[in-house]
Amino acid sequence: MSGPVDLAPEVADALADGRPVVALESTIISHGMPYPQNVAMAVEVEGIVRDAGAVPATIAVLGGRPLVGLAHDQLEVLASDPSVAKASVRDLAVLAAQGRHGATTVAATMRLAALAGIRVFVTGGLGGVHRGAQQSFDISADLTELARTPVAVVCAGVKSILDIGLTLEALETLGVPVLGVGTEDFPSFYSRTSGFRAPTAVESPAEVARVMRAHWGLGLPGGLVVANPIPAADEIPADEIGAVIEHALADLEGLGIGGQAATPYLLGRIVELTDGASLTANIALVRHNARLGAAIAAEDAEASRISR
Ligand code: PSU
Ligand code: MN
Repeated sequence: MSGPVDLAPEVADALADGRPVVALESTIISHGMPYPQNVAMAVEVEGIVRDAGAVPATIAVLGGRPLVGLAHDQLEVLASDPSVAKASVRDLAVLAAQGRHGATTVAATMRLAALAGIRVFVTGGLGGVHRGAQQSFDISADLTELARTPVAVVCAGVKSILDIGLTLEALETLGVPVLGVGTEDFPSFYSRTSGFRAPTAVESPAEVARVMRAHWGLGLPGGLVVANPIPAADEIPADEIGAVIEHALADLEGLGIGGQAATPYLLGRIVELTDGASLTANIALVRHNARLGAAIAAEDAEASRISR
């Protein structure tokens, strides 16, 4: 194929027919969870999307080619090959030119999804404004991309490894709608609340699809944050996980780790410090997001069909 991205045949067919497609990221596989839980999660989440009536399209760069829709052996490479780089938007051209493998962040996945014509993307947690960004300038390119690339990102909010208040302020400045699904609170990944309100509460996948379509119908650029709180049964209370996150942040500072390595270090350290309990919660919320994302993609596809 000769376009900027290579579509798996199943994904290309679904898009051509106007059937629902859900994009999935790969940094969460390569740099967000340990092996082999990461590949098991990736396969399971694709199955959940499929069972909900949508076609999953996991996105990554392999051998320099941006791929939309992966085979099982490609997921296995992403999950286990230590040469897989973390790929944000700034890395895409370098990986392409050098023919290397990259696991795409939310930002890079959004961009490749948009190039493929996919409008709904499911992940776990979004990047954002890091604590101490006043000094470090560490603000995830996920926010920049949300300002300019038309994809709805279904997530469980943001972890309090970030400054959640500043992240919400930045999203407002960038003109990005932030929708809490079935909640007035903005969720904080492991916990259903964060101490901050969701700017807008919505009740259903159909309502999310209506907001997406209205946003793009107005010619507004950029994406939307669809914040889906972790199910109550899987939640880790904010005070419990808060102490762990403080511990992980202190270790990060002690080791002098910064830049691109900061988020993967913190994610791995939190799994260690909770003896895997955080990983169980992480997988549970991704499953929950996959169901919601598939339902939103179905509503959006149906509305597109009616309006044709
Ligand atoms: N937050 C999480 N889990 C993740 C990530 C963030 O709770 O897996 C990953 C996502 O791929 C996100 C990236 O796009 O980290 C952000 O990295 P950075 O802060 O370097 O932009
Ligand atoms: Mn950063």
